[in-house]
Amino acid sequence: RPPHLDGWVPYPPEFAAAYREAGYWTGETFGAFLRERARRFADRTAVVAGGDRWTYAELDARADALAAGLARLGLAEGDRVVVQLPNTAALLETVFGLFRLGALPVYALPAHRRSEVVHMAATTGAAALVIPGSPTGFDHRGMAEEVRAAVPSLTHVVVDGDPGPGQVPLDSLRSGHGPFTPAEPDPGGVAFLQLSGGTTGLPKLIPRTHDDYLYSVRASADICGLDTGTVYLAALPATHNFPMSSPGFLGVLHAGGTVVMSPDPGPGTALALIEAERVTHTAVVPPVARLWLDAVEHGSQGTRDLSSLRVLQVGGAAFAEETARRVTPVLGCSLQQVFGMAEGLVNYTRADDPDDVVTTTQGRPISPHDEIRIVDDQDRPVPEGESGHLLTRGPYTIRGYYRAPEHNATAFTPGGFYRTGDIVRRHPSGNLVVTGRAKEQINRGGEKIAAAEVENHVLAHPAVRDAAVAAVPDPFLGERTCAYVVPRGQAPARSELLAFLRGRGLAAYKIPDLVEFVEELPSTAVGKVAKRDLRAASTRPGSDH
Ligand code: J2J
Repeated sequence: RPPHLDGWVPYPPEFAAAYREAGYWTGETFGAFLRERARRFADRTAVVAGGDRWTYAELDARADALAAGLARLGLAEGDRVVVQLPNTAALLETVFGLFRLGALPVYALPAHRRSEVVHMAATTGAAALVIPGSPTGFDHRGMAEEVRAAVPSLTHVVVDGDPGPGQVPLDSLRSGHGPFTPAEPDPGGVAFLQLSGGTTGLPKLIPRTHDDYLYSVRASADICGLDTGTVYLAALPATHNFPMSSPGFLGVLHAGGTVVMSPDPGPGTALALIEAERVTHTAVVPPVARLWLDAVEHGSQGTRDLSSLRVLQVGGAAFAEETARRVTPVLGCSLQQVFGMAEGLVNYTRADDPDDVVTTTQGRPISPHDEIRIVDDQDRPVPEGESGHLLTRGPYTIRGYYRAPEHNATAFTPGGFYRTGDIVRRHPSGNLVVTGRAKEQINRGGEKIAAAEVENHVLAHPAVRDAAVAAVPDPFLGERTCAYVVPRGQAPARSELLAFLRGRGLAAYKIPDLVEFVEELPSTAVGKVAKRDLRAASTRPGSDH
């Protein structure tokens, strides 16, 4: 078996042995996963998306055909491929086609732009990029050529739709079977990479193995009670960890249910699909939950028949208790809070938790082998029930980011615990409550923004001498971003600065909502920028866009 990837941190052998011994790591790979489910659930509907409605057997056959096509194109086992597709059936076909080939998907979000995609492709030495071709309001084909120009390893641009010059239509890879043997990669090796929310100048990549990830998928499907009757709406972008694995589309495929792909999470689109497809489970971030509740209670969606919906999962950011309490009365389904992270650890409130626990806690870990430590600034345990830094280690939490030894030295303890950057306390029920955050990250309604990354882009402007980006409270998103800028001489116009940032190819959600010009950045006793003082000084409402 070829070593597929270097630069990742394997689990120490004694831990790997224990996770296998406990039956968590079963040796199943993604390629075998779909093959086995296709055998078991052959004629059941696996995915519904737009006009596409594919059975498990069809999805499996399409993955084989696409793998053969990708091989003909010149891709091989071990290659990395950036996948930036919206919620379509082709996304599942592509991902499983890559797994069949033994290639490693690198998951981009649809909102990512040149800056993020170049970073992902360059860091992983990706050989190909898969993008949508149909109109999404953004020219992915043009962006793909900019990525290709910037990343020498990137040879192929594959388009689900009409390709640009020199680009390959996905459709051309689907037919004309050649001789093709599915890969049998090491289940303990890396299966794919995801982008972290990030705390540094460039967000780190997260390598996940077949063994660890599929364990979290199977266990999540179990905790969430999925079965062949489950109809899951992927309302959030499906390449994000939450709708992928908590339990997400993979959990549904594990259990033999049906994945319904929603092109967007807006109440008009998503609630119509819930009604039409008799959806039983779905997952959203808090601002989307608010939109749905308001649309049903006071808005345009009051007459929808949502009686099929059993569980609304809410996670990714803090969910206000008042809103949490509206879910069951307004939507007629149960609420499940989910506190997870692409690095691993996922917590769920359970179906048998009392209502108060479901509305005021963020759940407890998936696994009995998830180790949780709540500690002070010196890594000493805090008294039971008090807030502290959450450290975690376990059977599906990474031991290091990809190709990031320096960052890993501080992001993990010497014993291998991941420093989540979240502040939590343990509720008397045993569940965790997220009470704050220590990391330099803004959580904009579930979308994560590394302050340092945006600061670097702002600092690149010639009329900027210094800059700090911080979260400011927002009634709808929970938080949004403000850039505090010390101008060099004459301050640039806000609109010009924002246009400059867009021109740098940054995802729109990272463009600061507000820009404040200040004479200097206040600093703390240890010489860091005192973001709390900056926030206190700024009270301007509205947006600068
Ligand atoms: C407060 N903060 C939360 C919650 C995540 C399931 C669900 C979510 C994610 C995710 C995920 C939170 N309340 N309920 O990957 O599988 C914040 C924390 C955490 C960070 C991780 C999944 N749920 N958060 O959001 O990698 O700060 O994963 O460390 O995008 O989101 O972000 P991300």
